[in-house]
Amino acid sequence: MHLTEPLLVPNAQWPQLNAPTVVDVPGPADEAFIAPMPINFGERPVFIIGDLPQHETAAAHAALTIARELRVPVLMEPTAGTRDSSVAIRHHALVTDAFLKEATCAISLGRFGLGRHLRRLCEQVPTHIAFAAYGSWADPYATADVTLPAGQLAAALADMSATEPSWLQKWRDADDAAHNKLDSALREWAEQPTGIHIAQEVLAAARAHDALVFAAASRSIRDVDLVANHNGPKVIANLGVNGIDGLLSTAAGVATYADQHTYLLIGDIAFLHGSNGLLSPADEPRPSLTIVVNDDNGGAIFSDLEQGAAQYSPWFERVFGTPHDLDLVALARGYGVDAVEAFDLTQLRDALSPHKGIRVVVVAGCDREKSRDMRAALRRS
Ligand SMILES: Cc1ncc(C[n+]2csc(CCOP(=O)(O)OP(=O)(O)O)c2C)c(N)n1
Repeated sequence: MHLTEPLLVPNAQWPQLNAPTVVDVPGPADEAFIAPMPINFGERPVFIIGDLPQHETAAAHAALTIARELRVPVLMEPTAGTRDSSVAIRHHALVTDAFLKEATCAISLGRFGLGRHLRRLCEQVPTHIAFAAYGSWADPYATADVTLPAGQLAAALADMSATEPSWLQKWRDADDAAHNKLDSALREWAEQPTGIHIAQEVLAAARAHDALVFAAASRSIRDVDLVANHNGPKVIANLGVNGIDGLLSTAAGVATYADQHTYLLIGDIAFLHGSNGLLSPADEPRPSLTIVVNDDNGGAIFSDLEQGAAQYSPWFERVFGTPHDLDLVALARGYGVDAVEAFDLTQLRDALSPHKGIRVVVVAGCDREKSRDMRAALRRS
């Protein structure tokens, strides 16, 4: 059964549409900038950089330049196109909540909203300025006081002044502590890989082989967000759409168009939804694609949401977990596609090595409960 509610705001409750002064300034980037209202950045601003189309990366570079100059922490989602910055907070999903009360202004660029911590931040700060690369999607929680075109970022922020001297350092210290905790948690829970381990291995393989990573909804892209690092490979995702259908075909399209090896990181239910994408006419060229399936026999994302609470456990598996008990290797082989199973990290690493055409790697026996416990432990620490 699949119930579809109107999808206007991803992962959010209906916004209160009575936000204070919302001023939309559409128009081309090269238009003269006229500030629609005085912007109070305060002494502790934060940049958020979400998903950006390629032609808007200039705005991201402008934001990074300002951030470096004024020492502003930058929270980047994996599809922002870069994390290679001395001001990027790698594990912002783990540290942002500690700064909610202190932050004075959120300056967001592009479509964002992978983690609820960003929503809490935008709701909490006195000022949120959104720079739109995709029109209204730039303000997913209806928290922006002002929305401007991405191309006007440099002009609109020209008056920003120095931040509180220790502001960036505090974020960096928290980020380093989170990095160490994540590292030891990954080691401690390594016996049976979780989605976070798999994301880390896929990112490492992509970096080693100069490949792309296409990360599926819903948990996979969030696992990437947790471990994505400086100098990581390019990450692509259907952000804001969040459908779990058609992702194998999309990844095949990405690999074909980019003419570059691509790793698709995907959950088992999304794999099943899109498995028809393994079918292609015998004479068609195959893209260079490794499909890595985090097979935890059902939907893991819901365990982390409200419906995962103990009081709903009698119904959870039937309605949200939806275990299927299927042999995904056999399914892939039925389409004539090379498929292997990996039971541990060593086997996974081997299976991620370069190959021709399409290969499905099923990481077998992943445990949804264990993944949830590990994420909960990380959030607590
Ligand atoms: C077409 C479509 N149907 C249903 C959903 C709702 N949905 C979101 S995530 C999810 C389960 C995904 O499970 P899996 O692919 O195993 O990945 P994970 O839970 O690890 O993210 C479902 C059914 C959706 N996003 N898109």
